[in-house]
Amino acid sequence: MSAPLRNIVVLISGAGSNLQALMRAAQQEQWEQRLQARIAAVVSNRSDAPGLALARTAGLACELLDHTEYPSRHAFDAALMTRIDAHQPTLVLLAGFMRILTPEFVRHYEGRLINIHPSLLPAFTGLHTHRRALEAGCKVAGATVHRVTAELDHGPILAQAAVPVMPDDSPETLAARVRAAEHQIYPQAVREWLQTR
Ligand code: NHR
Ligand code: GAR
Repeated sequence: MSAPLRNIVVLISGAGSNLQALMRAAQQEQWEQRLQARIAAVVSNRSDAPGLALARTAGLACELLDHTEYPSRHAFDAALMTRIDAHQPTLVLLAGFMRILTPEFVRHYEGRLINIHPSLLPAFTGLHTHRRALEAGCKVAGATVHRVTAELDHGPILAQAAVPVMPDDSPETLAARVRAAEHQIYPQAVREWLQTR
């Protein structure tokens, strides 16, 4: 008899390219057979997130939870927790999820909640990281996979990748270079997390 599969829930808000990188790794590296883990569900807070269609095409359970339909951050996060917990996840991944989470939410998943952030943390926490890195004159940029704690973008670092900043970069060209690095390190960090637990 094989071991029961461990469920991963991915939260997105946008394009879903990190979700796609994770789905590809899970399939190519046979996470179900080798790591007893699977991406069980994808939850988006935006109905127009292209990542939702990606997940649907791949046959994953997809859920939409529109934050604008909730009166407060707490109400939204409580509903989000109920949705996520229905899958009894071993791991919850933020993959371009653009809502700040309440301390209650973070505490509930502490130790099994991971984010990818488009900067070399602790530099450039928060939003508009690429524009800010260019304005500061940074010569290297990058991405960070970290455990989420109540302090925004400050949890323990699991993986990082650096990329060069080119003299003629715009926020968009830099973002594309960083994103390519994200697609390498996020699946890698998740695989390592699963291997050691
Ligand atoms: N929540 C906690 N408590 N800790 C972290 O480290 C978190 C988090 C929630 C999301 C991802 C994050 C990032 O990697 C993340 C890390 C959104 C915002 C934001 O300001 C900031 C950081 C991150 C995600 N969002 C606005 C808000 O009011 C909305 C912006 C929008 O909808 O476009 O929530 O950088
Ligand atoms: C990624 O670059 C991710 O690091 C970033 O949004 C992009 C999502 O792309 N996350 C944040 O900025 C969190 N505040 P994707 O939807 O194609 O994965």
